[in-house]
Amino acid sequence: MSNILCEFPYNDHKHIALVKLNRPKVLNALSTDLMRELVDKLFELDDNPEVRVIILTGNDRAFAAGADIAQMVEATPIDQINNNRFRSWQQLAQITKPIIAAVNGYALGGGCELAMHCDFIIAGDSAKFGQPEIKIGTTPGAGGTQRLTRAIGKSKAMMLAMTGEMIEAKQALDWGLVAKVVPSTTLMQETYETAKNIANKAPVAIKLIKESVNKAFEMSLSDGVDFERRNFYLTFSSSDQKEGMRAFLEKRDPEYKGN
Ligand code: DAK
Repeated sequence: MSNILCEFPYNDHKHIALVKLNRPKVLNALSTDLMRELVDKLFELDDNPEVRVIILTGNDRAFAAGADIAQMVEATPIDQINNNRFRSWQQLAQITKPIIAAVNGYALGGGCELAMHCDFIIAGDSAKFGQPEIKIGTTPGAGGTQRLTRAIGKSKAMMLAMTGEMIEAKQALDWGLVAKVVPSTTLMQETYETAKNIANKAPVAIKLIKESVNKAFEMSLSDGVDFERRNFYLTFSSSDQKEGMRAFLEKRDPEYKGN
């Protein structure tokens, strides 16, 4: 059975791909194989000119309950270095198209970290987020202490990582970890509506927004603003910028070509 499923389920929108984590018996525990398959699939979609937005999801019970504990329990540090597990995680950052995490159920440890690697999170009201590694004698290892701290601030990140407690979707929304909470039963439909909205925009400008927002975590404000301005200028070499502005002035819907 494949650890990753990929579908194009939205007949009215061919530009949206749905990627599902598929190890339901172990709450989508993120094995090394699953992570490799996930990254391979995301690269394939990133290279597919038809695809404009990717939705990443799990199932009703779990987005993912973390890295596969059974696979890690007896590992030595050298095993961890030699199996190159970290490479898959680093490669996630190379995807240029928008990825929306649609989260129902548990997003814990590596599952929470994976959701935070996505560009934003839409949560069903059943979602639970946390960094419970401390409960099994270790620490977050795929960016949890860094991305969670940037998302919700030091005090709350410290509390979550030190206690291993989970927070509910509503709390995650109030703390700024997720962009939106919707009823769990309508999560996929609501995420699709947001994906469709983005897929109808100029694809190159969307990529440049992703790049610029992500730079906010790496650069000083003045360097970041400079980077953003250069991306803004760059859009003026696209046919889509001309089309978008002309369509506005001509009071019609734009038709973007992605160039
Ligand atoms: N790994 C392996 N199996 C897991 C799992 C996990 N993370 N989480 C759940 N399972 C399995 C359970 O063992 C159980 O299997 P069976 O007994 O049925 O064979 C099945 O899924 C159902 O789970 P439960 O029976 O426990 O279900 P409950 O509803 O009672 O509890 C739970 C749900 C989510 C509260 C509980 O399963 C749980 O606490 N799971 C572990 C959560 C956790 O500790 N997560 C953090 C793992 S450490 C790195 C990259 C990534 C990471 C680190 C470094 N590098 C690249 C350097 C990430 C580390 C982690 O995520």
